[in-house]
Amino acid sequence: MWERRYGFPNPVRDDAGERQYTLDDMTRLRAIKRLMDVGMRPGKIIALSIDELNALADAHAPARRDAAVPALEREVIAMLKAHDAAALQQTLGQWLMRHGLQQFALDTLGPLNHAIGMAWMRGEIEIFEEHLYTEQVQAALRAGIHAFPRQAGSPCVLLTTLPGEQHGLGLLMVEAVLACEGAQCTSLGTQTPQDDVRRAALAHRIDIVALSFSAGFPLRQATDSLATLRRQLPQGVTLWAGGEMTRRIRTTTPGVVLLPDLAASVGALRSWRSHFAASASD
Ligand code: B12
Repeated sequence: MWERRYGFPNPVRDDAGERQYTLDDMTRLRAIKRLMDVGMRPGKIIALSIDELNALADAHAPARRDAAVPALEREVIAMLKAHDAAALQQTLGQWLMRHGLQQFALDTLGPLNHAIGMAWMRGEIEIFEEHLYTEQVQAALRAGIHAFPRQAGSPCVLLTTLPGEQHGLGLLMVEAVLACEGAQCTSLGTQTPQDDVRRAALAHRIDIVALSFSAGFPLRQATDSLATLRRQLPQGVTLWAGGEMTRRIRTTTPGVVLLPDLAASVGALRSWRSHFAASASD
């Protein structure tokens, strides 16, 4: 269909008449797919050269907000491309031990995730390498979180994402930050049906339900789900929403706390404690 409509790609045919695409075609098609994944229309970009497509990918990336750690990013990307999982595990583990679990989640992983996302956007790393990155970071965070003996902390926080959201690193990063503040976190992993979030919150006597929405999650679907969940959850249960997508929410729903920045979760936790301490003493 693109051949007919845009004259690209324009494959040659083999003896059996099968289309044969050059490596340049593949690189350009992958770059076009990555830009379509972030919402661009093929008609607008199909005639662009690979350099123009990559420039668009760079221009599309949100500007860095925090001090990058380029050295570690370059090292991690090199290990991913070398498929050296053992070295990656060691590097992430050492960095976590050197800087501590909370700083690792707050200061190191945000820029590192961003760099991995951009390397994928530019076609520098494959999807399977992105998966390896995710698994290794998850393993490091879990090891850090479970280094703390499980304590009956408070508040009790339920962590999950809604169906359609596969990104689970945000949940683990929040758990890492809150575990260091003495909260008791229960994670259901990703993609829990909305009504099951409500039932889990009741079953686990949860104080705070914390949901994660990455940049690509449909805005309207998120705001509708948050409004419905707010109505369904008991008034005493606080509802947090975080992740890059929440930066785009303009109309806040009463009773839904928007936390696009991970660091804001510490402040939100402290205000929850002071609020409930006050109401407990009433
Ligand atoms: C690892 C990863 C994946 C892995 C996830 C594996 C897993 N099990 O988690 C896989 C390979 C599955 C994946 C798939 C896809 N991904 Co992806 N992914 C990433 C990556 C590289 C890193 C980590 C991540 O999960 N980030 C998401 C969260 C953790 O980060 P965040 O939204 O910025 O949230 C920050 C804060 O808000 C806070 N936070 C997050 N949640 C919460 C919750 C609370 C309560 C609080 C207080 C704070 C908080 O912590 C974060 C760090 O500071 C990001 C790059 C990046 N910049 O983050 C791309 C990225 C999110 N993915 C992207 C895309 C496009 C996709 C795919 C559509 C690609 C495809 N076609 O297959 C699919 C979609 C899958 C789906 N339906 O969810 C894009 C989204 C861009 C956009 N505007 O749409 C990104 C930004 C990459 C890029 N640069 O373009 N991805």
